[in-house]
Amino acid sequence: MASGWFFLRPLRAPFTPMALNLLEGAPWSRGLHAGRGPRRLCIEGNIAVGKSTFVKLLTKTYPEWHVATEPVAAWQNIQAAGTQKDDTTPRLGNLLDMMYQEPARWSYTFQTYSFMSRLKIQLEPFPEKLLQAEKPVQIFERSVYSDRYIFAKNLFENGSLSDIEWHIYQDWHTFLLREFASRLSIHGFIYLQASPQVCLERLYQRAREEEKGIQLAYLEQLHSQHEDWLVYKKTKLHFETLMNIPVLVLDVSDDFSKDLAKQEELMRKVNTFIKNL
Ligand code: UDP
Ligand code: DCM
Ligand code: MG
Repeated sequence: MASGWFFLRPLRAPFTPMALNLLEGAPWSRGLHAGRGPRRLCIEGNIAVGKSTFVKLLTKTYPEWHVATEPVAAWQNIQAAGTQKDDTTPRLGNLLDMMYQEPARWSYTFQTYSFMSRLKIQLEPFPEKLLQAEKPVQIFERSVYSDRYIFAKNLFENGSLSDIEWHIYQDWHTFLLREFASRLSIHGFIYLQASPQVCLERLYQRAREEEKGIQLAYLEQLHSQHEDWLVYKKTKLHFETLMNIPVLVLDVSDDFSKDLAKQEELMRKVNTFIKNL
């Protein structure tokens, strides 16, 4: 085939993200992907490494893609159940803050809620713009897999989840993911990698109130969990399909938020990765 699905013509300087939006040619199947339906990818990485910033860049470069950001705002403001959410809906609390204030008390609750909110997002019907798209791509900021194999696992290992909580978590996580397997397929992971020190600097820069107490040691734990799962493949996984999902590792140690050349390089790598899925 003369051109890949994401065939790119050489870019003229200065780089504009839209210049990458030259998706042409070739059929919609080369690798693991069965050839129909959207390619679904998850962006993984440590706290404050730059996932949301990266996702914004993807949105700007590929406006036709569908992007689902992490629902952090919902975790910061748990509201009472009801069909209509408005200013009068009772606010029950900031679960993100509660977890960081009292990890042993609230980690299990937080992990059930973050998982449920993410599951709902991943199960949503494909939006109209994806159904219309010739080469549909869906991007998720983190996944039901990092919830378990990064965060819940780490919270168990550092003592914030008890044996019983971790057992119950794994039981329903395995059960639900197997039940919904056909609707949760993921075709690739993009792992944004940087040292815990860089993440800490970005975390301070973002200055999310709830995260003020996070220490370097915690980011080091999470860094190791990412490396074990996505780089060294040492983490014991419980879903066979998960073991064969391709991983693109992108080094984002250098600030890419304003560096157009770096952005172009990152988008090129994503492009090549996706066209081969
Ligand atoms: N950031 C940065 N340079 C980068 C990537 C991110 O300065 O190359 C900043 C970004 O502006 C934000 C903080 O780092 O203030 C955390 O980024 P983001 O919220 O995207 O991280 P996430 O937690 O989503 O991975
Ligand atoms: N978080 C968590 N457990 C999860 C998912 C997220 O503790 N399963 C926390 C880590 C961050 C915040 O939620 O404090 C959002 O992550 P980020 O800043 O990396 O987007
Ligand atoms: Mg984010």
